Amino acid sequence: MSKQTVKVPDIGTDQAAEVAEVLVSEGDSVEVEQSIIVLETDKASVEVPSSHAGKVISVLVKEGDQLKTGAAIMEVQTEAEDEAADEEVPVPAEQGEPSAGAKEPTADYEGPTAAPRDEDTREESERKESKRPEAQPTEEAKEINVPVPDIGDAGDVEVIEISVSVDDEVEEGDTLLVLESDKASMEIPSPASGKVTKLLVGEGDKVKQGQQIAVLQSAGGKAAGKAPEEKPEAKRTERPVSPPEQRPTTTPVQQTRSATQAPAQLPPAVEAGDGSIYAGPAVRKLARQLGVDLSKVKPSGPRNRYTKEDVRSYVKDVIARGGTGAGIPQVPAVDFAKFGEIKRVKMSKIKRSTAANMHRAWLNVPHVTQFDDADITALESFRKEKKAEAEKRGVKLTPLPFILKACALTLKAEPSFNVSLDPDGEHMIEKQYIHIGMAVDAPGGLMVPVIRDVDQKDIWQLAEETVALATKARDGKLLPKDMQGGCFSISSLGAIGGQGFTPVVNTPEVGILGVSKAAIKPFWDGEAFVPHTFLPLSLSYDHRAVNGADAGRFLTHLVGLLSDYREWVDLG
Ligand code: CAO
Repeated sequence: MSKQTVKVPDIGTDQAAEVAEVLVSEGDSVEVEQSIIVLETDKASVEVPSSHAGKVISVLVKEGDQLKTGAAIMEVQTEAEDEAADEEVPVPAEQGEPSAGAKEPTADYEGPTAAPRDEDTREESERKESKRPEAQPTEEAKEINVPVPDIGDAGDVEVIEISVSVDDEVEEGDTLLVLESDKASMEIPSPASGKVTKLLVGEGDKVKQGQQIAVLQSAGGKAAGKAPEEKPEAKRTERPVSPPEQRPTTTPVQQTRSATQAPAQLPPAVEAGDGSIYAGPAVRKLARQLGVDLSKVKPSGPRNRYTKEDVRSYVKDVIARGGTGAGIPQVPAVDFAKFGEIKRVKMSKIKRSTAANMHRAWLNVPHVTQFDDADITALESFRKEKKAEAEKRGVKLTPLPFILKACALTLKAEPSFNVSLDPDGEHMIEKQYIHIGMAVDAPGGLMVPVIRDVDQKDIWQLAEETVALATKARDGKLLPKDMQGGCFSISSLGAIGGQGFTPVVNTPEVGILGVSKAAIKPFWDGEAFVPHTFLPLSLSYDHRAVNGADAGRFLTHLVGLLSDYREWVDLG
């Protein structure tokens, strides 16, 4: 018998994913590969399988928690002999927002003056005390230089707020300024009581550990002569995600690590000002970028934490109420219940995220859509001839793999579509690879898995991959990495119907092909009308990146390939 910790596998992104559902409870028996939790990112919903079979001793996460690759999910009692794997819970390169139940909620980095959050971090804090800002040693020398304390391996960090002015009287522990790295925010407290005589940095400056940031005139000789080590712990600047009493006791192994290794990343959270609500640095940054005053926003995260969504919803709300923002007129709110029975249903995260992405693309991208029909009469008879062989191979041969391959060859021939606009507005990124996304109508919402190196794969491989990825999407098993890196997208509604539609560009890609239902139509062969099969295509593109002539060439090339498959289809 041994105890094993089941962790989040590589989810292909540095971002934290939210626990949307916990599928196991303490005491349950689980099998290897059995789904234990569902994680949701902006792009995907992923069922995480158990890496071990056995009995669940404890579930370390709950719905709403934010987890990254490597985070501990649960502990399992297995039948197998002890395995070394259980000895250590990994410290992922970037732990996002572990749960209240996650066992190691320690800070990204901890300034020497930050108070320990609880017993398991006290040792760490004590270890660093020797690095506290140094006071001048004599009674007379009342000037205290305040340097940036130990900020871990954060390197240069930005001063995002100066909390005092020259001549302000401060108490020991009062916040002088706030620093923010990519991972955390940190308030730098005053090492002593006194008057601020100099501020050596300004908002927006980048500072590093040891750099002098302010000078204080201590109150009397007391502070100057008092070694900072002796004073009580200064006001901590990063807050634990949950009060210590809510967190489980750590094992000795974990305590050792928290004292000797770089601390696992913890929910970087900073008190928002009213002492009861918290926002991580990424959220604060977003709020600053959008000019949002966080105190006006209602937090929805666990323990009153702000989420990015809160900030975005606030902005949407303001725009909707005020009709402001790019002059977009407000859509009036309607009380539909006045007209009949209604049901208000919460949108899934994927649907919400799709809505936000579509809106962003629609507002940012000047769309143009071009239409044509490909005569696929020959291709269709060829495909049907190959159906029996496809069945033998266990694959489904629909028109899609042919369309994918034809698009890849067209992207090669017309690389003006294989680009993205650099956000600097001055460059274009030309991609030297051809990865194509395909829209899948999954129960949770629209998913766009990406097939890599389409130009290098044959039709059979593409047929296999389309089916595999569509199945994964429908089973909620796509990982974020399965949906990244696309150069171009295909949205095929051919099996469903319709004569044409205008797909929305999946930005930062610059082109998307809409495929509608093939239909038999009369074709004039010079002597008579004969039945031919036509596939309606619609090519939407970002007119900032692609001009109409390029788009015309692209679609014409594509139609040409689909109309004459002999030159390029390789089915062995
Ligand atoms: N014209 C006529 N018939 C078509 C066709 C077309 N353009 N495309 C597919 N078909 C046929 C197929 O050949 C198959 O019939 P047979 O079994 O007789 O060969 C049948 O329709 C069903 O195909 P399919 O849907 O199982 O497979 P696919 O490869 O065509 O598509 C997938 C796979 C995942 C793209 C598709 O199932 C899907 O989810 N489409 C929806 C995409 C979407 O939602 N787009 C909108 C995004 S924006 O809101």
